[in-house]
Amino acid sequence: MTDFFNGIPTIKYEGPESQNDFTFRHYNPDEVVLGKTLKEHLRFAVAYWHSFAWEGGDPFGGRTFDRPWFGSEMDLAKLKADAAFEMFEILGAPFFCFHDADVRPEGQNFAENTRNLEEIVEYFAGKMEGSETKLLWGTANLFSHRRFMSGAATNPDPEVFAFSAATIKTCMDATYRLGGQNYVLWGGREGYETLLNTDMGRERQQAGRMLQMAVEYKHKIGFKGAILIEPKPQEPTKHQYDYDVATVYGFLKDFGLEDEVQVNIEQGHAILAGHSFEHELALARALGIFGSIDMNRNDYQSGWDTDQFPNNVPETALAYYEVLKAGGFTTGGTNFDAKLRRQSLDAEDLILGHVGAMDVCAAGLKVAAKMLDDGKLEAERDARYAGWETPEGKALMHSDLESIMAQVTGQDINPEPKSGRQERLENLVNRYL
Ligand code: XLS
Ligand code: NI
Ligand code: NI
Repeated sequence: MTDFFNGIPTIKYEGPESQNDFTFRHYNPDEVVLGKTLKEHLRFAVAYWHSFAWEGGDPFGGRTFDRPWFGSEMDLAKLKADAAFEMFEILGAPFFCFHDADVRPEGQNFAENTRNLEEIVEYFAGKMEGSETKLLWGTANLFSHRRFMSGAATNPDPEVFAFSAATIKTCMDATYRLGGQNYVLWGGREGYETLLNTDMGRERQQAGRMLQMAVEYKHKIGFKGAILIEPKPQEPTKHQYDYDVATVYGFLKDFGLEDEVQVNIEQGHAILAGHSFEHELALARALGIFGSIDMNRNDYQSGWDTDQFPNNVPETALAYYEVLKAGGFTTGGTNFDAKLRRQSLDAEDLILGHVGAMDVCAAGLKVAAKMLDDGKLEAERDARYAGWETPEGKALMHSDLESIMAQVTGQDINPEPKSGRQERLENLVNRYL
């Protein structure tokens, strides 16, 4: 036992009237909604990097946090793991997620990185035997170290591509060893700063081949989880290759991977791409590539990925409405890719950030379930497209321009516009809140 979370109780559900800060008001893991418990619906995961590796700070100043595990020795990495698993238990977190670099000391070379990772993975495996918390996904940090300054898969230097491919293998092995349910690839520095030194066509080919190799390796080792790409625009360059869901889908199609790879959609990344979160979720569902979510909140004025804990129920409700319409999560879940503000120094801040986020998501999911169950919203949408369900509407999709022209002329088709009823629908949604 560490003493990091001393005095903080295990968080229990006490209901909306509770005045106790260390309690859930809306997240009752056993509550059944639309035939599944909230625990099964939401599949919450703690992000190891933000909770245990993030040092505080902002673009103008470094570390503000003090943690007893900060440092680069293996013993400290194990102390960090001890504290992490204590927090998972306090929260009753069903899952966690990690990058290699969050959990193991950085070595002098690839071999040392691998040895360090394997040692800590065995340490995790031991802890997971006595814990309810499972691994939602693992991933490789192919962006923080200076060797990745020009990208990982898309690097002009083939040695960086090789180092990255080898690292992905070790991280997929770690994920598989720990029973991970997904493996994530987020593009980090896969983008370019200036076309003057960039061969975009070649870089795309490199990225496509890297992803194909990850998929090939997944099948080779019999990893049953999903491979997920996490789209992100803007940071650190305006031309990021995995800009948004639509861009990623085009990329997957190009490399024949649209049936192999799904997306992990992050709220803050959607906002940075100029979309709403629900837009990205709805598009992924429509394209058949919805996988998992990174739940956080972006500041709408700042213009960078602020990774705050979610605290807006109407927004989470619209997001979970899309998740429910996609049939809910299968291997995916709700990963809190969220970090404390730099002034939130205390252990209890870390706990309360998660408690609030879990409550907001649970409240949002319950609203979404009511919206879906009631059926009014879907009935309005169905009515709007009803013409397409008639024999004439269906036939149009298999017709051709000449026949359609003959039909329009012969029947003197002259459509009258109908209201889209947006305000009525917005009022309807507000009634469920
Ligand atoms: C960064 C990303 C990152 C991924 C995992 O903005 O959200 O944290 O989720 O590499
Ligand atoms: Ni993320
Ligand atoms: Ni992010």
